[in-house]
Amino acid sequence: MKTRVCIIGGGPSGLLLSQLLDRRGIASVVLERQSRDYVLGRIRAGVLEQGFARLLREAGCGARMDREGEVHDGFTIAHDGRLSRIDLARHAGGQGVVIYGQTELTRDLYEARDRMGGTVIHDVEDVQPLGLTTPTPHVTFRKGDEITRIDCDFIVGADGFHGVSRRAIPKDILVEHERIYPFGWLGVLSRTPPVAPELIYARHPRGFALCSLRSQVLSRYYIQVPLSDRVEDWSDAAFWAELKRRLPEEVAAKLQTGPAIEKSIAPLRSFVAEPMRHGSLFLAGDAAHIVPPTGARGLNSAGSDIHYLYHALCDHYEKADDAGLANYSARALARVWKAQRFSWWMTTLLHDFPDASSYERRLQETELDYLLGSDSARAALAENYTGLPY
Ligand code: RFL
Ligand code: PHB
Repeated sequence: MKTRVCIIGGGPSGLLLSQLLDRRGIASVVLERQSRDYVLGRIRAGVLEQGFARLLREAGCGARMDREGEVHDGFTIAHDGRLSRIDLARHAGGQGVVIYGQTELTRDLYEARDRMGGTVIHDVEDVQPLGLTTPTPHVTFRKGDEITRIDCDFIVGADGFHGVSRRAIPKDILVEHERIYPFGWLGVLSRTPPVAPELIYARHPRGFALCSLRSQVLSRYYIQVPLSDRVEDWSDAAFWAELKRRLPEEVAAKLQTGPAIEKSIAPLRSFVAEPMRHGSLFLAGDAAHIVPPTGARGLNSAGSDIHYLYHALCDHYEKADDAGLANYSARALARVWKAQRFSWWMTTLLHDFPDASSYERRLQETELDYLLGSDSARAALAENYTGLPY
């Protein structure tokens, strides 16, 4: 097989890039290890910044998001039994965020690839990006008993944190930065009306909790749990009881509970691999960087990578201008690190750190006190939460 851009990974990053490129007449092939149903069964992000929403519209995939997604102009921080609203629209130049599930936008992207006759090959194994610093970059993969080679100009590693692409960069070139947090998030999706119209991030001595939603009939809740907990240990009843304990009484009283449609534990991690380019290979999204979900930055950071890479590839093919490709890693990383800083800050502000000293606990309380008492600190939060410009 032959194509211009071979994309490893059929998650939101890979699908979005292939869809954007196709609209400019640039051919690509997407290789995905899992089946489509498996990819669409994963429950992940729910908050999109306006930049990501614009990119989806540019890809011709924004219609359902614009119809069914909700624009939120603020969210609430709950602490010490009180509720403080962060007015995103007021602080961030009228910009809110869009509530639209990653599952839904991935479905929209798959449908758009189908409509345009895009090539997405599922259930591939042993994917190998090869010849990265030679004139003949190529990818080999196995499907069943058959081994296929795809010759291409560029390879994009959009295969998530556990993918193969990052590992194809030699160890003496790739630098990895990592922070592992001593807790995870236990998440529950339930077919119940959300407890409040906007998101509530709750700080509590028993641990962090988040009330989120996918729609007015579908809620998503999370609680901080120790890394040693297993999802089987948490009955639905135990989850709802623990969530209620961590919310102010007036909120807990309104919580409608129901059976969990999905329940899973995600460990919290900060991770950046740099550079994001090696020869013909370009990393994008979770393949290069991970954030703890507290600031809702993960998918949005993947979106800014795709924006830079898409424009760089267009400049290469349409104008023979390679400046965007040469600068891709540096430009993407500059924004990625700001998302890292913000996600680390918001995680540190709102979680219970089991080993924190009394000094660290008092500092954490003071940070929250300062944030809620300062208009400029709230504005900085809103600016980062709604997405820095790209
Ligand atoms: P993905 O989604 O992991 O997709 C990578 C795809 O590559 C495939 N793959 C391979 N394919 C071929 N060969 C191989 N060897 C392969 N290895 C892997 C995988 O099967 C997969 O389909 O990465 P991508 O596309 O970069 O997208 C990133 C986002 O998924 C991620 O950043 C977000 O979900 C993070 N995130 C959130 N981000 C936000 O912006 N806002 C949020 O509100 C938000 N909430 C969350 C989140 C992530 C969470 N979890 C579970 C980690 C909430 C949670 C709980
Ligand atoms: C979600 O709805 O899944 C969600 C929302 C906000 C976050 C993280 C996850 O910060």
